[in-house]
Amino acid sequence: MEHLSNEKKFKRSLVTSALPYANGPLHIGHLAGVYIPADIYVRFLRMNKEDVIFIGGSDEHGVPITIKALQEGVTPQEIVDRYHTIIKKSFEEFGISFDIYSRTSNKIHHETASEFFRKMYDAGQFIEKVSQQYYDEERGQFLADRYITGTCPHCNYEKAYGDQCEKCGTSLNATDLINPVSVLSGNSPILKDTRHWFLPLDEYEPWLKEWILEGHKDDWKTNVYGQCKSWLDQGLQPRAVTRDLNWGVKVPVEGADGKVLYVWFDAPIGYISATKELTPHWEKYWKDPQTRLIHFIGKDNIVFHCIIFPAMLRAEGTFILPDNVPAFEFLNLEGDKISTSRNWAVWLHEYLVDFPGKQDVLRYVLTSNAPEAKDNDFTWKDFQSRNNNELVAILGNFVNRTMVLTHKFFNGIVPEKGALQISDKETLDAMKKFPDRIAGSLRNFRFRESLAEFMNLARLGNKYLTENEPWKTFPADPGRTGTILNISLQICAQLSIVGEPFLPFSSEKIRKMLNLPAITWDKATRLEWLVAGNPLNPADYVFEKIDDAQIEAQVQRLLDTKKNNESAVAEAAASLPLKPAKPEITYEDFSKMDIRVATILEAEKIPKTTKLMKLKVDTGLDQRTLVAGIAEHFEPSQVIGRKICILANLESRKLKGIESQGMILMAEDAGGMLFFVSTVPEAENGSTVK
Ligand code: B3M
Ligand code: ZN
Repeated sequence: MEHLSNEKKFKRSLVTSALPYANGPLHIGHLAGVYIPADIYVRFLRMNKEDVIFIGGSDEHGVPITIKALQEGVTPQEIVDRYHTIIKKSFEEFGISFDIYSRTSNKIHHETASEFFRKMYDAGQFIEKVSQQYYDEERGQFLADRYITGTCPHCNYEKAYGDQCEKCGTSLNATDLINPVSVLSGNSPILKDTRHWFLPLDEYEPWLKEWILEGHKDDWKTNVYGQCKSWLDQGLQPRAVTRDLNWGVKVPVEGADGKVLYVWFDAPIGYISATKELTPHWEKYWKDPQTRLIHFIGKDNIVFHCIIFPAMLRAEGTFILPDNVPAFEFLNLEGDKISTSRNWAVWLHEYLVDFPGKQDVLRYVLTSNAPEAKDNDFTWKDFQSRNNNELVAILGNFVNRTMVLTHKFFNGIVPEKGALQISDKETLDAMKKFPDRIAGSLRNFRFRESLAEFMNLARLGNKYLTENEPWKTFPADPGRTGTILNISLQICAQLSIVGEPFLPFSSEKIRKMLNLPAITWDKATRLEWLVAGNPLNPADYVFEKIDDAQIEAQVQRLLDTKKNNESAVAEAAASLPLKPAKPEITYEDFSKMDIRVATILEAEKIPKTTKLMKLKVDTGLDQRTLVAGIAEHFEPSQVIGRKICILANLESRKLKGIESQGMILMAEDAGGMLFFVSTVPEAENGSTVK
């Protein structure tokens, strides 16, 4: 469906990009899903001379930060100072052109967030409630958000956090989790009374339904609209916006010692604080309905930006609402989810050590493969081939050939354009269409499509040059050579203009070779940027090949990571604590169990399962079939003939269509290793165990 943009009715744009948690460096997933698209969009608007500001900053509160501090044995402030600096530098290096990159530990942010809360509080917009929250008795601490993990009630993912499941994206309350565990001690937490302030989201539901489901059906991306619809259909619940923590914005209310604002309450207000810090005219961006507010985020942030923050903005009452929230899906790396803790990532600061000066290559690959509508995969092979076969072979090659030929035949002076032939006219006509086509895709947040159009312009140039062979016409008709090169140079100029949002470093390089100033988008269709007689600068390569050895080194690094992770998992498993003891039972309970010695006669893996093995055993009483979950640990040949113990009177049940008549007894260690509970060979089949 066509996402018709309605920016026409707006005077200016306020573009925000999610504030990354300052608890680790940035990786390619961050760039691909949020910052590159936002940057492309903003650069494009600026080239259109639109009034736009681009807001970024570090999210320095919340449990992700305090957990990291705990892991390293340092203060949260040390953590955020360290990572804010690293993150900010990476953004600068990759040309993410924020008007301001701020941070939420700033004073101005604490004041802004505090005032925002206080205004809502004074207007009676919170529910104050004593409720039960998980508490770690050993540590003497309430377990907010990520201090607690457990199984997601929606998708059964076992590592869901107390505030959100990262697998299915659902936002959760800690008490929704199945089998909650304290991250601090590994213990099961208890519930304990505590006072908090809740935002009654249920009261905003009718309004949200109208605003999103009716108001933004046609202009929000399908993935964003779909997620919102599913939350709204499920029904909204009041959500606590304060936490028992000592790191964050203090709750500005009497008697709220030891409590801070929930990080997702203060972080989006960070967009407002950063704008305040940037300009005294910040209110024009936040309070004038003629400002178009756009949030660039990853899909896990949709609920906060489309439902919770808008409800807060509406409650506060003086701010505009987002007009669009072009959320991206996730980028995977070589087939696996990017993970900071498993070091499964391409880190931006490391990339620049291995590929110095190649920021645009990464920008290009991440845009052409952007997880715009669905999750996508980054592979080093694809990175190499897009560089070598597209940037080098198409774009770079065209610019280079044009420059070299102009130097060779015309001493680097822009030649005259003479009489035009049909192919020249066709090419000039085709050229004219590109800026609007690229712009159309960009305005609708279709970044992959716009980049593909840009490359089609380079293809047009290559084809034109190859078909018209200016090097052949020179001896007999130098004027003809001049015309062809003049037109080719104009294409190079157009490439440097419309390529600027995507490839800012390379565009600048091309412009410098051509001796051109920065040109605005409205002039992109002019086609006559280079004037005959003007000198060009020496030809230089814009892109260079990346060889196999460089790619193999990257792939090897990932393989090493995988190996390290596997041994770390094994080590961690070996040191796991044992399962806690079960409650006492009576002898009578025990004596109900008919445990017997048996011998395995036959064994085969059950097809289409990974764990199950079908066993035929001699129990002394009979020969019967058992299904056991041991196929990942043993081969059939290893178990045939073994003397084992079974629970003979367990009610039979069907597994994969096979009736299992009893259960074999296995010992399982904390790491999940299985061992048979066996006995000496002399014990007869059918002997009872007590
Ligand atoms: N820091 C979550 C994240 O990095 C969060 C975004 C805040 S945006 C206001 O995914
Ligand atoms: Zn889930």
